[in-house]
Amino acid sequence: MTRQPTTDDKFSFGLWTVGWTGTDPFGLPTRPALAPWEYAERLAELGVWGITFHDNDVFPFDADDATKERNLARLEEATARCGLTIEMVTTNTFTHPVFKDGGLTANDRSIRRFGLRKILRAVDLAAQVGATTFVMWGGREGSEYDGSKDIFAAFERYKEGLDTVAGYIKSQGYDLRIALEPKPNEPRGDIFLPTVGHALALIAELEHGDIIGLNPETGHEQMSNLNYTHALGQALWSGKLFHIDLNGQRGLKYDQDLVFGHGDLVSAFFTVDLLENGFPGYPDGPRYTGPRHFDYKPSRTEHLTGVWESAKACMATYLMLADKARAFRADSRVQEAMAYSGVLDLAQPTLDEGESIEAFLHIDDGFDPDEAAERDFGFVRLQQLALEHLIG
Ligand SMILES: [Mn+2]
Repeated sequence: MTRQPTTDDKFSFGLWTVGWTGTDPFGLPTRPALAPWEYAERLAELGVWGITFHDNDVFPFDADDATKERNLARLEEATARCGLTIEMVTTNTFTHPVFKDGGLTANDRSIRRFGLRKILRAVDLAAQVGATTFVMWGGREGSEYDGSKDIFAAFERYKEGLDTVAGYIKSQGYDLRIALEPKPNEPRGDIFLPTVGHALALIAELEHGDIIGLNPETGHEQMSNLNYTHALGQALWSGKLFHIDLNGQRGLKYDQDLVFGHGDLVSAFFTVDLLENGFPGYPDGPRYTGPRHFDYKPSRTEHLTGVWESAKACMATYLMLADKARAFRADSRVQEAMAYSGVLDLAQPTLDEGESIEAFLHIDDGFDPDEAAERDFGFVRLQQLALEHLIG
């Protein structure tokens, strides 16, 4: 059996995950809503380290200042009492109908001004509760019809919005970094920043891009038929892996938000292998040390008992995969297979140190492409060893 999670594991959950009551486009809620602090208390009992929330997970969209402060104080009291860290805060700029054409990129300027103000206030809130990451998921930033949006203008406004928020964080001296969350579609037909790669490209164009990174979600990359572990790897390589959203997705369909590992299990194994063990060729290379954050939905077939079972399942699956990934890397057969496959050789620069291109172009190193083409890489054997560790 897997050991129980502890706060050292740095597991964290969004209040909206266990707090999802099962409402979907076709059906009403299938279970009751608890108060935000009740979810926090139950999560703490399960060994969770941290929680995250949208502003409107804690107080209603139209709450007055007194209600906001009262609800926040109640949640902070509960988290302090239970030893929970509020590690990330985000803004809801997608539920209220005013945001149907977006918050930062709505065609209506008055809505953009309202959306930006709501985000800035949530930044204050994040700093107030001690969060160190501010996630921005622009779920309504996009379109259904190509003729409805001036794409150049949309990126101008996205840049303006992000730089305003990041500049505000700096001007206030907040210990906060922004993490953008890509997603290809749903709820919009097409969402701007559909993948990690698109978001990295936008960040490179920003004035305050130094405090803006990524919050890649398993299912969101897989909805684009992309490799989540590769996305994490490139974000790490770019120094931009600020936060993660772990969950499960099975193929190209609606955003399933399954329990972590309940989608593509082999992919989940290599995700955990990267998070826990890092890049094989770089023992001192970049590592993700942030929260192991789950953004999933307990299936609406489950009642409250099933909600807590699903939260436990996310953590148990992660811990099992972490054990297996460690055993995989420690296995001498795996190390031999990796050496045979040349996995570690990729870390060696292609040119010699100080080698001139002129010398490189004219050197005769006796390389025979036909002979080199006969090399066997043994990738299948290496993968089968991973499967042996995973399910053997
Ligand atoms: Mn999702």
